Amino acid sequence: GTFVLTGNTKIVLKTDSAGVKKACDFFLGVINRSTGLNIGYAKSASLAITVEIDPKIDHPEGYYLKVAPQGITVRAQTATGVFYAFQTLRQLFPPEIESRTVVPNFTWRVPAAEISDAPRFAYRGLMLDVVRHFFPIDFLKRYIDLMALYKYNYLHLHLTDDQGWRIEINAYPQLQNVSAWRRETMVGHLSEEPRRYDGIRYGGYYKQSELKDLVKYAADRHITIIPEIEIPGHATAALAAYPELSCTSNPVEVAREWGIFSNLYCPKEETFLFLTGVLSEVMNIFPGKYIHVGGDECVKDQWKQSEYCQILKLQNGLQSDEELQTWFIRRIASYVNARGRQIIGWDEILDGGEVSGATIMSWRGEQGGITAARKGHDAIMAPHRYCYFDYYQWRNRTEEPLAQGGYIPLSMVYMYNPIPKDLTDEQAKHVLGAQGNLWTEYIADGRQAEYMAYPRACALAEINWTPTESKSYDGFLSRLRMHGKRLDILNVNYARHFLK
Ligand code: TNX
Repeated sequence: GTFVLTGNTKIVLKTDSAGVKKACDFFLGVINRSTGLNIGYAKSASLAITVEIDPKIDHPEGYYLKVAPQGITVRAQTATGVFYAFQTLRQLFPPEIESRTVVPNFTWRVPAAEISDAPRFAYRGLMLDVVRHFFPIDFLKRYIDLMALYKYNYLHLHLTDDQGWRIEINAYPQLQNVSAWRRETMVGHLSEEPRRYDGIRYGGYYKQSELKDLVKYAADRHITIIPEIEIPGHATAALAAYPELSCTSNPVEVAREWGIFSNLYCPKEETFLFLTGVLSEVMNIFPGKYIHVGGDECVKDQWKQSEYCQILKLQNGLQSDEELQTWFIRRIASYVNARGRQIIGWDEILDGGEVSGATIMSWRGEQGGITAARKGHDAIMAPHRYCYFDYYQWRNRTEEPLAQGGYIPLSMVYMYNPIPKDLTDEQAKHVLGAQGNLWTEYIADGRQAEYMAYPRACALAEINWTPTESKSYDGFLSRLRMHGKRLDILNVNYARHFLK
């Protein structure tokens, strides 16, 4: 049968948990906007949506959802489980439920169902690079809204890089005045010669108040934001404002082109003072347990040529510049750990030895994650062959907007299994989940960001949620075809190749 939502439907709350009430309010916000039925709460109702906390639901993010003609029941161990039950319920309604305006004369039917559900992985993430291109807060909220619908729970914001610095830091105002702006931006692909530039000053940054508001917005949707401050490479923008933090002290400008640069922080006391000052403000804005400290693509030529660095290596018994990078990160990690937080680093951070307590984000391939898990580190899998949403998604590039390169069709994302074959069951427990990365060298605005992320982010959502035995690409595709209408109503600019 079906349940029909009418003006008589009420939510009957069997708990006084404020978190559960919030999850219900969120759901009511969605359905009241489109149905116009002004549904609220009651002590009892004939056609009720009954919501209760049930400690017997064994997974903290899991839920039980039953839809019957007489009513709907939601049970979960936590408010998060209730929130996810409602995201599933949203998807059981006709797509029109997502409308921003009231849909008149519509019958709101939900098919009868009984669902017991819980995620496969605890970490279900997307990364957005807000440096190469800068995205307004309203777009970030939209991105978060969509993530919530697909039960993602971590948004990783890449906030600093060679081409810009996007977070206000009160102690270092030149980051806002200088590092946040580049003189102009290269046009076309990095591989094109000769280089061309647009001549247009570009940049911007988020105020701390805006970020605090965003953190709350995300938390209301059961999403934690992970800030990334790149250390020690990808630091050109910061060094443009504070050149004394490099080994050469030579003036540099905020990068105008993509690629890998040799500017990096010098591991001297002034630098640690700067970075810990930055991180203390960052931790004040972002309350989550993870702070991402970067660590990728760190060209060490300036360290090699620096007498200071070579003496520092001798004094600390460091054999290589990779060991120096790890030494640097260890110091940063101990600062972060002392404040009750944990670091995440790109897989390079283990190249020069151990960083205890670090979670590794494996991007160069799966190996970084495998090595990390074997050594007892947690790992988040984001191998570029499967998880880079800045790569082409269609085999014929000439039919597509300019992109980074590579080729990751929807099917390839869907086939990915975050647990590498070579791990034992015990080691595999360290794999927290997978993340899709959206680097934005070639993504200038929100419309294009959605085009690159969707529907590949739908495939990744299913990878992170659904057990391997229950996955089927054909099943996914047929559901996605129906789902397209929902994305249309949400006005998402998703890529439509799967409809061909
Ligand atoms: C590598 S992935 C990078 C980024 C680029 C990306 C382009 C990683 C940790 N570093 O700086 O934007 O490739 O796909």
